[in-house]
Amino acid sequence: MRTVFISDLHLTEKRPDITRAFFSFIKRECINSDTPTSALYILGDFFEAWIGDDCSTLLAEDVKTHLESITNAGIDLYIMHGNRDFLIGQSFCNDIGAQLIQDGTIIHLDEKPVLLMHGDTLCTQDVQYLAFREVVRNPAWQHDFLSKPISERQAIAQQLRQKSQESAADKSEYIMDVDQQEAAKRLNASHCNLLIHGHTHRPAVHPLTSPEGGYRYVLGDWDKYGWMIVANDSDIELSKFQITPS
Ligand code: LP5
Ligand code: MN
Repeated sequence: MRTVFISDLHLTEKRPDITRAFFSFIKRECINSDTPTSALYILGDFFEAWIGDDCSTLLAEDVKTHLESITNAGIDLYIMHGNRDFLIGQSFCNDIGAQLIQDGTIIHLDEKPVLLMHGDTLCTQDVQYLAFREVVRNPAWQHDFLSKPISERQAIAQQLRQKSQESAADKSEYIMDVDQQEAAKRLNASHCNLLIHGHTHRPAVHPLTSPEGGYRYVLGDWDKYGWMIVANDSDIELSKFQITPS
């Protein structure tokens, strides 16, 4: 059996090639994989922007139907929030038979504990973002936001995207990358020596330099390539595949 991890697809009507690539990925890597797949973990930023489960779009419905085909095939489907889709709710997950998992969830692969994160909280130098995150992850704030009409939510999300792009232009690559010490700290605190995350769009396998060692596997965002991590009984591998443009 194998376990598959993906993140940062940023699904949007603007990139039908990525949506198509994801639907092919489901068949190839999940339902019809040579070695049967037992679970798929989506580690955040699956959608480019999610403003509430009640905002139904053709894309959302199409994606839900395809996600349901995964769980209907007996494959466990786990979804973690990213900074773009932290408003995915229980209703979305119930509809497709998926389980919402917390950032920082520990799973076991071949009986070894593995820490799963989106990755945004590891970027400790990005204090502006972390302050913003604090606000929008507050349940009362989310309740208030979700009570607004969909058109108003869309407008706010659009404004925020613009602000985020402007602010990213002023931030150094260093600020927006993972703080290695923080990664080592989180790994040690959870007694794991393997961390899997996305968010930074810098796919790589990093050995950690702390005395305890360990590895940080970083998934890439889907653009020209799709990225995945596949864990078999004895090994784990980060790989990419080409996405055919529209
Ligand atoms: O997303 P990305 O990769 O471009 O940048 C992220 C961080 N930015 C964000 C913001 C999102 O892009 C906004 C889109 C959300 C869409 C759906 C949300 C629906 C709910 C609406 C929620 C309000 O996450 C960016 C990081 C970068 O990753 C690298 O890690 O740097 O962080 C920022 O840009 C945050 C800024 O530094 C500060 C933002 C100031 C916003 C001020 C408004 C606050 C008031 C909120 C209430 C409306
Ligand atoms: Mn992200």
